[in-house]
Amino acid sequence: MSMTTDFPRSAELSGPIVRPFPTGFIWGAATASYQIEGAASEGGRTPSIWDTFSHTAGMTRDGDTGDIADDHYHRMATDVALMADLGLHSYRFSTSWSRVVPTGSGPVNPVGLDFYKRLVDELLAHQITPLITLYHWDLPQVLQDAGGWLHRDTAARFADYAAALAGALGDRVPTWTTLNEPWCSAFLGHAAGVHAPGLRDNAASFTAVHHLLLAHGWGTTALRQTLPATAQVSITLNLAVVRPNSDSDADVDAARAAEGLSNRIFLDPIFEGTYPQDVIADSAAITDWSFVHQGDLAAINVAIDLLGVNYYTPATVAAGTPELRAGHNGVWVNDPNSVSGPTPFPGSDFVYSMPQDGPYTDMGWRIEPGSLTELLMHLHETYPTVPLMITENGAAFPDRRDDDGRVHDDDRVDYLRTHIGAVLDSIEAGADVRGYFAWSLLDNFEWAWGYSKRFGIIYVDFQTQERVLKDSAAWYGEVIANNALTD
Ligand code: IFM
Repeated sequence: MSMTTDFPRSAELSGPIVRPFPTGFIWGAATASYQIEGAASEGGRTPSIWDTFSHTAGMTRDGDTGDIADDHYHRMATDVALMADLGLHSYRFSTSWSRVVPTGSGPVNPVGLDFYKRLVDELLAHQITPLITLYHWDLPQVLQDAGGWLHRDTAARFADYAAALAGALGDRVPTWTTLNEPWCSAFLGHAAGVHAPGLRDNAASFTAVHHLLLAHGWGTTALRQTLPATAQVSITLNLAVVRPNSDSDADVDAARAAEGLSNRIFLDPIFEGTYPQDVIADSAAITDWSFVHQGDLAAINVAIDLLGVNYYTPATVAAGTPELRAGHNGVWVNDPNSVSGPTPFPGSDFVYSMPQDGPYTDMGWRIEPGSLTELLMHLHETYPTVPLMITENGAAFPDRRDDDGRVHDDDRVDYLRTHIGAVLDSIEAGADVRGYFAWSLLDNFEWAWGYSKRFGIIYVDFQTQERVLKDSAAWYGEVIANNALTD
């Protein structure tokens, strides 16, 4: 296999240290199983909902699938060697439920489990601490066939799966995350229909929210019963910074509604054991919330040790006007260029995502690092005792290899530098942020966008599987080595 690892270090990429991070700050990079592993039908793995979705005509850009992805399943050891070259302290990856428990519930597949055992051992051999996410959107199809996240039993099966992995790897993995971005699973997957399982059913999306949260709660309890007392348990949310387009009452109310459906619908049950009253009121015509059983909110409101924060871009929203309605029929938040389609804000159909000024990433997402500081300060002020971890942050740009064979991704270096600076601003202002994970280690399968969007700090040639460290990787390696931003 071919790899380009002799990247330039030091003088040409950095100046003097100007902004040190606290001692012990964790520097990492993140990936997810379906986005990088490939080997879709090897080692006893059964299809997940993303196999089904990506193999359905018209669901992903160019019909791309994760069948091969980065072929990480076969290249795991060399990928870990690249992580070690970068000096990563920690690697956040997700486990594939379909690989570990191919029947969704019941016996563990020793071959599937062995892949993650070998990955964990390889990481530890390179002094890289593993951080496991148990669910990054790839539900076994067999569980979807039984009702998926609309079926309460899926949450119980998740707890079993969590316990099985914790039993096998708990002695070597100190930090565990139940779910990654349940907002996407629930609303993009069940209301907007642009993620697996591709439903466009507003009522279903609220049921999915609750069962995902129940999975988090029951999963956390199962992890606590299995893991050593020192283990940390967390959830990762993609939290939004939502601004009103004007100070009109209607726009301010649109921002309230969008923020409720992005943030508080998850944060309130996790930290306070309640669903937000305004969100319940907004959704009254869609659902009566009867899927919430007695005791559920207490189960969800179980203590966690860390809150994982995934952050990319802010949003501006307006209340629907006749003119907006004529031009759009529900627009995704965070995507000012989006075409019409069902909204991922069910019950808040008057909320319209407004175009924002650039600069933009290749996703069309506005680049505004200060909004990350704003979010972290808000979390710190609202939940002062909860440590925070940036479990994803990064940017897609249309990278290409230059004549020298390298990838000079200055735009990504800028994005990372300013966002890492924004994290440091929040730490200096008192926020307890424990670490930062770049999204992503490798270019990979960007869901409905297929391979057309490159988020990696390591370039992947999807034809040959060659890995090339981008300039951003070299720059990030220096930040890690210095535990500081340089001038
Ligand atoms: O690629 C995704 C990841 O799987 C979840 N968070 C956002 C990333 C970029 O869209």
